[in-house]
Amino acid sequence: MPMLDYWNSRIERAPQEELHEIQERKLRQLVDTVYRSSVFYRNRFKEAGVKPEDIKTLDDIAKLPFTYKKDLRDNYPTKMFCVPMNQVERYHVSSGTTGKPTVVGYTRGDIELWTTSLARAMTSCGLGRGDIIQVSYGYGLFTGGLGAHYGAEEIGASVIPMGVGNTERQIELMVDLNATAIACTPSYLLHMNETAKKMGISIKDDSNLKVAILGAEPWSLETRKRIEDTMGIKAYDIYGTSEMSGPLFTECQEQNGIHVWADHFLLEIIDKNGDPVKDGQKGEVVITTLSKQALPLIRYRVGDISILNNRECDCGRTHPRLMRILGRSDDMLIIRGINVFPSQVESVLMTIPEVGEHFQIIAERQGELDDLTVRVEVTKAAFSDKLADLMKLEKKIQYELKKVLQLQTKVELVETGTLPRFQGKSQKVIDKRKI
Ligand code: DLL
Repeated sequence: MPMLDYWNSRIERAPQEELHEIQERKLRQLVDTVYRSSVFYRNRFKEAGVKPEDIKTLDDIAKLPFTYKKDLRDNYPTKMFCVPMNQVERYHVSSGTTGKPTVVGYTRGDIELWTTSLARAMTSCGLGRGDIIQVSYGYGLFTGGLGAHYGAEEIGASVIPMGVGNTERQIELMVDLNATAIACTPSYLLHMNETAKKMGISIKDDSNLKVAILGAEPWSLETRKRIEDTMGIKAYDIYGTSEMSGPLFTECQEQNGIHVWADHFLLEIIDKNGDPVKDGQKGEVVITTLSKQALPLIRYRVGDISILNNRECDCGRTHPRLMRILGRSDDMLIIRGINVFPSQVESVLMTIPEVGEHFQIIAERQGELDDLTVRVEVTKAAFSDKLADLMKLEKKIQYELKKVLQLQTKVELVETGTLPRFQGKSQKVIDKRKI
């Protein structure tokens, strides 16, 4: 049994009845606030025929309409915000499904909530003052870097704000500064391990690393075992989405599910019809943010598939656990931690006149990292015998895709009629990765 340690012992171990009371009270307040402050929510509620006074108990949540990523796009950039703009202290941005990205805003209180959630989570992974945490998630519009950074500072750890890339330097600093923990995507950590070997360094023997906080993309228990065995560390799952704030929740030292802080977030797991699944069944994660101010979300369809476990954990925490993310309910791909919707690729390709109607998106794992290839048919008119013309077109497509996806893709040009045609639903995405 690992040593127990809590960031906020009272609330993390509060009886579940007390957590339910907090949720009920906060849900009523939330519904009231958004009804008054947001045209979007007021209209949605009206369409669904529900008024704030109809929400009395937690069960009444089923009366409230769902919110979707599409709503954030339709209300781009900030029309869903519920506070005056001068109270917004920070913006983060993530991929939308097509065209415009999703913009998330934070008040001072939202950043504090995010930081506290991660302070609880990092403490539950056994981290605290004296730890040296290398943050190798991207800093900037992506939420991983700054989120982990604030959480790590809050628990009194020392932070190495590394960001992504420059892998050899990452390894050098990890060793020289005695990093005890790293926060990054699981595939990047595997890549670091491979690179370290080439440099003649063993992360297991030559570094002080003992903990990794890994997420932002799906990874399996088998990958965890490989990471833990080859690097001699404990690897914890960390979860969140930009719409919720960013990374918020992790497993505790029991490594048996991700604790979701129930005093601030209300979780539901639903089936294809939008009804709650039976206890212990898998379904789509739906989240209601009970304390967020700038962009509160009501019954937000996250799109991730998981199982909810309400049993008290052996660590003593009473908050519900998500039992790993098992997949997506939509076709979103995650490549090197970046979310890619096939619809985004399509909308870019269709603006390029030389590109025909048919394309394929191929996701592959090269070594430990993912690559995305977009194979496109070129129109008859644009197809050329000259290699230089084709290379120019390839570069143009790559450039246009990068602008929208923020990801370097490989582009393969093929002649019209080369790609498979489908009678029914077309299969545009070929995912060759085994995660
Ligand atoms: O990926 C936030 C984050 C940063 C989480 C750092 C963890 C660590 P988005 O870019 O909005 O936010 O992507 C969110 O990534 O809906 C999941 O599909 C996927 N995802 C995130 N964490 C995990 C995980 C950040 N631990 C989307 N396991 C989510 C599986 C994950 N998928």
